[in-house]
Amino acid sequence: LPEVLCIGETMAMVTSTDAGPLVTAETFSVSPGGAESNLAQHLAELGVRTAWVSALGADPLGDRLLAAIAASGVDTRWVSRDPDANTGVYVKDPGRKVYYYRKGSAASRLSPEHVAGWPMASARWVHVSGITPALSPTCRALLPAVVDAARAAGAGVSLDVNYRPALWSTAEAAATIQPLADRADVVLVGRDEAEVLWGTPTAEEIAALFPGAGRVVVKDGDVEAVEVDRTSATEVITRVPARRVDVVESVGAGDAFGGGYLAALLRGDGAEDRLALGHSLAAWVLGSPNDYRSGHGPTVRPETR
Ligand code: KDG
Repeated sequence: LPEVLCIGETMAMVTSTDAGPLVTAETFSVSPGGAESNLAQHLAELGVRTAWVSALGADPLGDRLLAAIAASGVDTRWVSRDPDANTGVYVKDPGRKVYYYRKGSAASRLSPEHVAGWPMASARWVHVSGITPALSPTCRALLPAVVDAARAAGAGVSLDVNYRPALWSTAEAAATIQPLADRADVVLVGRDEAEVLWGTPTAEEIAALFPGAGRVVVKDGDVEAVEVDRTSATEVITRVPARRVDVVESVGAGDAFGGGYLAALLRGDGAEDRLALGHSLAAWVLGSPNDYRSGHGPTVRPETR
């Protein structure tokens, strides 16, 4: 059974293979686009038994995404197929914008009733993101139910804030995500997105938004990552500078960071190694035009620069 469950929508990500603009590009690729399944694929490659839990349409795009994610070693047994809805689609205009075609998608129809069918009781850790509550009212109700079930099972919970401005307003996202994140054991958040959502510019102020969370990890792009850890009697703040990398495309780097960080946490690494493994995986994905990049292998080292 999987140790880690990553729960959330994955879409068919369509992007031009020659990095040309959408209006004129002639060749396109289709691959999985989903923050939680990206993270699941990194965890699986790092040797963590991981399931991606979601819903897809009973359509060929759904077949394709399922096969691709399973090929990364991720357990997909708990991905349901909805005969009455499509797999969501996401079109990336490289360097410009993303376009979502996901309203009414199979994953947007997930609801708290689905949780009973998922292997929560045996899970050690559950990962979710702030994208899910933006998808529909039933998805908004899903995350509190997932956190309740994880708590009942004694599993840890991580939440990546993942603010997606195309899905909802800043005010709505800020008010919805904050109390959810406050219930997590690990909050992963970009410094820039926290500043947009809550007006908090520093890691210490960001961590103070989630007093109930054991660890808050603030990712500050090419500067550093900071972990504020309150799981022991005294708060411990650890900062590790980001590695120098030539950035090809940044989408998916946060998911990679999260995968590296969580894998290190689950195997008992210390704070510096947790952040450094996050940086290593983020650097790997920053060097690729895709949201997910395989091939870092299970033994990638948590190097600092
Ligand atoms: O983190 C990368 C994701 O944003 C991308 O893969 C698509 O999940 C996605 C979303 O909802 O934007």
